[in-house]
Parts: sequence; C-alpha cells; structure tokens
Amino acid sequence: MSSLTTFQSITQAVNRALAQQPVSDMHTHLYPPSFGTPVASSTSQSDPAGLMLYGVDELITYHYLIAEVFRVVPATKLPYESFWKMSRAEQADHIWKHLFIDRSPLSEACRGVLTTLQKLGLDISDRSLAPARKWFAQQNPSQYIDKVMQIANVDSITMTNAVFDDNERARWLADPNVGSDPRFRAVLRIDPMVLDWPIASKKLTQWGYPCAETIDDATINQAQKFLNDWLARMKAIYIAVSLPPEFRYPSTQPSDQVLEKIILPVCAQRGLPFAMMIGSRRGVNPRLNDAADMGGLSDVQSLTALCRNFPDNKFFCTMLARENQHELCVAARKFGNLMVFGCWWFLNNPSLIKEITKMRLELLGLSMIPQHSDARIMDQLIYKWDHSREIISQVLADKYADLARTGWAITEEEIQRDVKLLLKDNFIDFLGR
Ligand code: FIX
Ligand code: ZN
Repeated sequence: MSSLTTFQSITQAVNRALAQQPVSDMHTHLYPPSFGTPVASSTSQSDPAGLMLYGVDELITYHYLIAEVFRVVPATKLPYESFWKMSRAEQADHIWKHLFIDRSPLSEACRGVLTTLQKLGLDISDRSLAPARKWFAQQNPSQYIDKVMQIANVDSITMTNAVFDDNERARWLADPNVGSDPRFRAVLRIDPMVLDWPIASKKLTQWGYPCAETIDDATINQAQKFLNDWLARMKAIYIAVSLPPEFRYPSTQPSDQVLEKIILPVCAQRGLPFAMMIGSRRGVNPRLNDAADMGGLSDVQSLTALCRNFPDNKFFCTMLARENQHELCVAARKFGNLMVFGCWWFLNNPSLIKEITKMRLELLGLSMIPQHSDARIMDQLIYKWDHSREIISQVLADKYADLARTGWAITEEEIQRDVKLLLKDNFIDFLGR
C-alpha cells in the first residue's frame, strides 16, 4: 500500500480511520433497559427509579447544564428547592429557555445537546422541544440503544455499577440476569470501602459479611468474599473508585489496609485492573445535588507508590485536575502496570482534550486510552464521541504529518491499526494482560 505524504491525504486517512473504528467505551454511567426506564414506552412500564436514562428532557437536565443554568438564573431568583420540585420536563423547559433561547448555547455541554439532536435527525430549527419529545416517546428503549451505538459507532458500553447504591444493588439481587445484555459490561464500583471504611464495614456486616472496623483476618476474609461474590454476580471487568484530591497512599488511614489487604489482592488473584479516578471533591455546593461536585489537585506520587508496591496489579487512572496531567503521563512512563485514560468531566472540553491528547502522544506514544465518554444519558454517547473523535483526529493528523516530514512512510493501514489501539485495543488488551 502506498504511503501518505501530503497533509491533506494524511488528514483524510486519519478522519476516515477515526470515523470507521468502533469504540469500546471504558467508563460510562449507562444501563440497559433491564435496570428500568423512568419513562414508559411501548415495551416497558414506567419505573421512576429506573437507571436507563435517555431522551431530550434527560439530555437537557444533565447535571453539567443544571450547574450552568444556576449561573444565569441564580438561586436568589429561583431557589434550589423550587427547581428540584419541578418535573423533569419543567426543568428542561427552564434550562432550554435560559441556556439555549435567551443566550447562545456556546458551552460544551449545551453544544452536546445540539450535536446529539442533529445526529439523531431531529429538527429543532423552530427551537421547540415538542417534536423531539414526541419522537422520543415513540422509541423502544432496546432498539434505541442499538440506534445510538450505531450513530456513535460504539461497540461496547462499560457501566459503573455502584454496589453501595441501594437502588442498584436491589436490582442485581432481584434478577440474576439484570446485567446480561451483551452490549454492556459491568464494573464493580466501591467508593465507600476506600473513603469510609467504618461505614462500609457496617454495611457489609448488614449484608451478611461480618466485618469489624479494625481490619483483622476475619474481616479481610469477609470483605474479600464480598468483593468476589459481587464480581462474580456482575461478571465485572474491573473494580473502580472515585477519590478526592486529598487521597494519599500511604496515609495511616484505614484506606491503606483496605487497598493492601482487601481490594488489591482480590484484583491480582482475578487478574482485574483497579481503576482510580482521582480528584473529585464532592458536594462543594450541596444544594446543587448531582451537580454539586468540583475538582482539585491530586497526588501523583500516591499513585506511583501503589504501582511500585503492587507490581502484580494493573491500575487504570484518570485525574480531574488539568495541573496533574503532565506528572500523570510521566508516572505512566515509569510503570507498565499503569494505564492512563480519558479526559474526565471538567477536562472533557475540546481545548483541554486537545492539549492532553497531544501531551499523552508525545510522552506515551500510543500506549494510553485517550478518552471515555462518562455518558449518563444514553443519547450522550453520540456527542461525546463525535466531539472527541474530531479532536483526536486533528491531533493525530498533526503528529503523522510531523512523522512524514522525517521521511517515514505512513500507510492508511498503519493509521487504522493505531486508531484501533487508541479507541479499543489498549483497553481490551490491558484487561487481558
Ligand atoms: O465519579 C464519577 O464516575 C464521575 O464521572 C461522575 O460521578 C460525575 O458525576 C460525572 O458524571 C462526570 O462526568
Ligand atoms: Zn464517571
């Protein structure tokens, strides 16, 4: 196959490769219909606490946009309590009016709604939500997932399965097949075990795994059994936690022992990665509920201590602070058991994805996972991946053009191979390593 030499031919080949390569999305908050859909449809009844979210009202009331609307209609004008008392559709109308109609929807989260509706073929040129609402009400949730995955070109969705969430745990216990949709894979999410062992140990005890606050041998056995039982029930592909900027290892806190004696040995025995998403400071403005969190600077050396002390463990890591990204890349150069992933949450903006992806390519070559979607609402897969693909394409085209200038011959097949590593194989291979 002939090599690509001009910037234009390289750009076209990269764009084609990005568009054609299906993504295995390694971190979302999406669920199949078996976890319930809050909106009734032709095939399912309404389940108000259902976990599969989709549709225009959910898209517009994404927690990113709730935070944004309180900037332009402050709580002095519309108290938080009044907003939370509104129905989903009323909240969506409020956000639509203030963030899309009264001013141009320039923020990334606003733009995402518009990209999604456009790619679904919904015409909102008259700026009315009624036709989109009508269209979504007619969708069959399972077929709709196929449609979204096809438009977003995503071949596998990784869930976040919070075992300490009563609603979610009850669904797994009630139906052994709740997680068997082949389009989705489970992840055991266990934040309280690392963040608040006294509370977590009480919960485990209530659930039939007697654990003490002091981490003795019996407690280690029971807590490991708890993890093993849930990993098996969920067929989980990794264990995950989200941690605050203050997370330290070692720390003399119970989290040291929980990691060393409970979580990491189970991961190592089962060959599962441990995913650490570090830097989320929860509840900064608690009245914003799901939108209350922000980020902060984390400690990369705590991560390197874990990678060094546990060479038989595999670690996925993403950090929320822009200021951590360079040190995190350098840490990954030192540890083959560390896989850096994604531009998380407040970093999931074109300017920052560009900067971070470029830096990762320069420091780590192709040995990283540039992005995950973190989608909470099914439809968001469309915009999150559309916007990210565009940026990854631009960054890669520049890098291949730099290579071409050295006289290195680049073929379209090689570009396709590399893009497959970034969007799929690095994730899959790390799981199987
Ligand atoms: O902890 C997490 O997995 C975070 O991604 C979420 O909890 C957060 O609310 C979010 O949606 C970020 O994109
Ligand atoms: Zn997340």
